[in-house]
Amino acid sequence: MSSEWRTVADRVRNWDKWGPNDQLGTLNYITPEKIARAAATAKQGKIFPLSIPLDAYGPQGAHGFRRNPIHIMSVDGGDDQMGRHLAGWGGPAESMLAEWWKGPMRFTDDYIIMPLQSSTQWDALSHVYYDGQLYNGYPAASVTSFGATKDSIDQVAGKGQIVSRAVLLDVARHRKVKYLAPLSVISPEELDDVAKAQGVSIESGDIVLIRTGWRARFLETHNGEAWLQESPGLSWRCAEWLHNKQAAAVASDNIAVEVVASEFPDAFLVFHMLTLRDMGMMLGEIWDMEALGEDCAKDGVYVFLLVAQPLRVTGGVGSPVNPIAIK
Ligand code: UVW
Repeated sequence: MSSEWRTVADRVRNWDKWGPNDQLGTLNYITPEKIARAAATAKQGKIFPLSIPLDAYGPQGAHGFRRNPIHIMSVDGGDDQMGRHLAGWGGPAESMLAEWWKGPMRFTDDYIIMPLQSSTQWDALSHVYYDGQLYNGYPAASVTSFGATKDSIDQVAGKGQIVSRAVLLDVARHRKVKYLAPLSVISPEELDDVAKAQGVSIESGDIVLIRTGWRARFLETHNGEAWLQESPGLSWRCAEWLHNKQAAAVASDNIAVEVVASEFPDAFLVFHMLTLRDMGMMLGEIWDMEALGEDCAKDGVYVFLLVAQPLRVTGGVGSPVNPIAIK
């Protein structure tokens, strides 16, 4: 039982499938023809942003790895009289401000400080490794303290690759619940049932969105610790299901896409290992699918265009994203 996932890992491993230098993995399934066909699914002009707010009130609890984003104003409306107060103070700011502030124009500026994994995000292929190797056999040590030199998020972001047909599988609605029960496991058989009930099929190059309702759960409790540690999600077995469908990527509204419970006595987050490291499939996490799910239930349309470009963070092992679903 404990080595079963390694047997599956051997079956789903896509290393060298797109050449020895590949760093895009299953995004290679998104061809120009696929993007053109995906664009044709946007028929109604309805737009759904799928990110949660970037602020201090996100779901990161006190576990220590990650904090919610910190937003700091560096120039604000209270600086209206700054030019006057700096007069005679000296330094380069005084002369610059005297010029810039001489008329009525004023500006405001801000910073955001955040772990790249703390909000709506993409995991890059360099986010997870085991046995010392990343996707396509690159050594884990190629993720250096200067950043990932292989499988980094800018490999993807620089190529404009995350635009495709997407399918929402609304598991919570299928089970007729607001959100799945804590640590509830979604099997590949259930994904087939949901797709059948919704009248959709997964095609090569699709991005699969899984709704557990866990976003609604967080908004009800605002308990980040429980939200993370009790997260329901996909079984490790869904990795092979996605492999067989030739999905380009998978995203969910929970912390890890997969259930946060060990399905093996000797390995944790096995779905992460199989998708990111073996298949080369990126994971989208903490996406807000509430409004989209409601609309899909209303109009019966679960297929749409998805535009979800990561930021070009040089050497990043992930990136915040504001995915847009367009019907
Ligand atoms: C881990 O917690 C390792 O990853 P993720 O942010 O992808 O859930």
